[in-house]
Amino acid sequence: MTFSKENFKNQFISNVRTLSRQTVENATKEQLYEALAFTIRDYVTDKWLKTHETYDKEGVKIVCYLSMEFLMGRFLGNAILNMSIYDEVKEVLSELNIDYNTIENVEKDPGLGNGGLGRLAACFLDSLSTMELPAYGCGIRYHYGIFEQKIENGYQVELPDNWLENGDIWGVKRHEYAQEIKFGGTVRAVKQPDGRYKFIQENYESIMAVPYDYPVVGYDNNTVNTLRLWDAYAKEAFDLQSFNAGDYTKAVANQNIAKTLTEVLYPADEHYAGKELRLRQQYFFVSATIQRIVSKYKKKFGNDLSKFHEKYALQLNDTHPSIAVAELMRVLIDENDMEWDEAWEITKKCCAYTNHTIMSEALEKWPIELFSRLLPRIYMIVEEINKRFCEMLINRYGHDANKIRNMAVVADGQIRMAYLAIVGSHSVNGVAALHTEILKSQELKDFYEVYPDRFNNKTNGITQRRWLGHANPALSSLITDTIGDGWYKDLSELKKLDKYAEDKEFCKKFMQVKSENKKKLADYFKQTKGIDIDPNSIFDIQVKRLHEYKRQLLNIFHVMSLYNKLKVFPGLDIVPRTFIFGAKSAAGYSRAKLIIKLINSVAELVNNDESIEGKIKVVFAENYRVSLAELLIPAADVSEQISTASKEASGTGNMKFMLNGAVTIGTLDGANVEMAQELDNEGIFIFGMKANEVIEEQNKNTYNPWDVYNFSSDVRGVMNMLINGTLDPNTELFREIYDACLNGYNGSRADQYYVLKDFESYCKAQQDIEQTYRNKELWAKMAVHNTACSGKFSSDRTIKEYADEIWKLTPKHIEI
Ligand code: 26W
Repeated sequence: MTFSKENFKNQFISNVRTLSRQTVENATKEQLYEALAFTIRDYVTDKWLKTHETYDKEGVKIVCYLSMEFLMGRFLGNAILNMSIYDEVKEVLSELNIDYNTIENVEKDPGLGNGGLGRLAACFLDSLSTMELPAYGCGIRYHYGIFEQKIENGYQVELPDNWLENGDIWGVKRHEYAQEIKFGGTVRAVKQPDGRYKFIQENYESIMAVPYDYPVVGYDNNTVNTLRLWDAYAKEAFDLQSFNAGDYTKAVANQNIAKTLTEVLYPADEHYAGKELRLRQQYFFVSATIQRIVSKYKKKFGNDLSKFHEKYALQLNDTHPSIAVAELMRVLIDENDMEWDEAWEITKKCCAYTNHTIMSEALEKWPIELFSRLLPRIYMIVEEINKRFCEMLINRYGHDANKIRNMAVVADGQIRMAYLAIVGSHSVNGVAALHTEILKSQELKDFYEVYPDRFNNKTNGITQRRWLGHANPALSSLITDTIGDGWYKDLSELKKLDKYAEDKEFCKKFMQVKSENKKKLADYFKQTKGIDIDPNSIFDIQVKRLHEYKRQLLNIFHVMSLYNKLKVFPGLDIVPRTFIFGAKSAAGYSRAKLIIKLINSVAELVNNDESIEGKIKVVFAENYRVSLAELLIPAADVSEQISTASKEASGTGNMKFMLNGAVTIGTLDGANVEMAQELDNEGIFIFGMKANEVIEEQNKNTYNPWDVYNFSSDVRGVMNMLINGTLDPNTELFREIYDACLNGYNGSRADQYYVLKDFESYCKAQQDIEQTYRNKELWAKMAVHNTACSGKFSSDRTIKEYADEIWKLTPKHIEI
């Protein structure tokens, strides 16, 4: 079915009629959305079928991107954009008196991820399809995604995110590919006639994994890959569904038990909690994926699995799916009679592991007691992997007990999932050059010494289709009018814009687009929060998960000090600024929640103090998510990327802002380092300690924040404001923040993220920004320069590196 406006229009009208028994004129926007989504889905389906038919027929190698999170954002707009039918769809709708944007806004964001790691997975899928690389995203179909955030009285309140409430138009249930997943029970070793042992799991509990497939549409090609999300069903209920006899009430009761498995995404970001249900989730989707691909391989290529690694690559998105190493061993050995050594070689060739964080609290370590009870056979395999690994270490280092305890996969009553992933993979990568260097020289130093060839860097990227094409249509058009549309598929084309940074006419248009985007955002805040913000003020935006290392605190302290200055010098000539924050805090992370309250208290004070004449405003954008990011990022003048150096593995928001022509204020952390390089240090404001200084300082442990306090009256002003009643009648409310900064709190060091230590240097960079902004021409030049230099940060570039260097994957063109 090829697309034509005429066909599309007829189909759409007919879908409105059949789906909701309504005429287009009378249908609600929800009904119109549903009809539109169905219509578009039909066009996608042809390509989707053809893609998989081709993969099957030609037996191509496929990468499975294993991830507990996929933060996809809305499907409809992305599908329309990638099929290059945006203008036609919009035209047809307006012929029918329908506003496209209103319809698009009906779709709930599928928020099946926490933050950077989940969104990266989504960008990667977009790039894989656009570059015609055969791929599956493999994950979990959570019924509830990341919670919806409400701010009440300045505090974060979490509400359930029932994204499936209005149906699941994009998901196709594939009952026929269901897999049985076994938990618990015991393992019996049975001696075979040939003397080998066969391991049989008994008395286990079964859960059925049933996949739902979602289309991932490539840009301007015929490739539609699949995001396969597994949902859980009770075995009995499943049998009932398959028309086998069964006990109905028991089936329904067990159904509820199964449902809890995929009920909800764990909302903790960078904090490992050791919950049994999470381990169940991990094994559930990993086992389902591996069982399915092994059986598919056998169907296509026969029962000999010795070349399995030539057809499948498994990328482990952090340690969350690292149990794949042991599960693949189990399937090869127990279910396919392979010898250990051969299975181990194949497993290593298949698996590759990406590390996304050096924060030690994020490292997953499962207690042996829990792990072995839930996964008895997998535990035996992990023990064997550990035993052989330790033997190798002894061979190499002799009996250096410390070394071995430090590196063992199983030690101190725990299974260390990162080490399992490293030992069982042929590739270990960090997500920015600096991050990879820190892994090699600090966190994973011992492993780098043993396996130097496994370590490599893959600097993160973002898809320009969503983050420029879809999020910023006005800038997209301006760019396309100026340098053509090649950038959609090759972001390095943007380099051609650099010469227009000198072109006054172009710069003017560029800043006009920015100004329109700022107005749109101001309207949104007016409508949703009833707050007036000035589109002529500097829009200074920090949006990301709330975490102490990301230092939202540094940002709000700067606002507080500006406010204090304005109180003393009411006539102070500063460029008006709107400080915009957006951040979800993990529900159990009380410090982070208190920082949200602080930001809102400062907003309350600053926004309502007429004496400062609206020179500064603070806005907390509620419920930050992909669709809101698409509104916020194109409207930013200043992008805040101010993590404590060495702590942010890469960052990807930083890249989205740069692409959209915002100027970054940032530390030399994560991918900021590479951004500064690409920019030749122009149009980026770097401040603060360097990564090596932070690491040195942490080791020396001589820093005393009271020295900063005594030295700087600005810092004193801000600190005192926390506890003197200016922000809240309860002077104890923010005491914890005060103490954490100056005295240390609950055993952690005073100012452990160096907020006060970097404060002066940050304020100085903010002043530089203000001075630069006053020079409109210079600012425009910098903004254009940012967009022009962002080509490296396309996820297409990242994915090409993964495909060439790790997966050995080649594109397959889909002919229709
Ligand atoms: C076990 C709980 C848990 C949950 C999520 C631990 C760790 C995570 C993730 C690693 C958190 C995350 O999203 N990390 C971010 O990954 C991005 C993509 O690589 C990077 O750009 C960010 O710097 C990194 O913080």
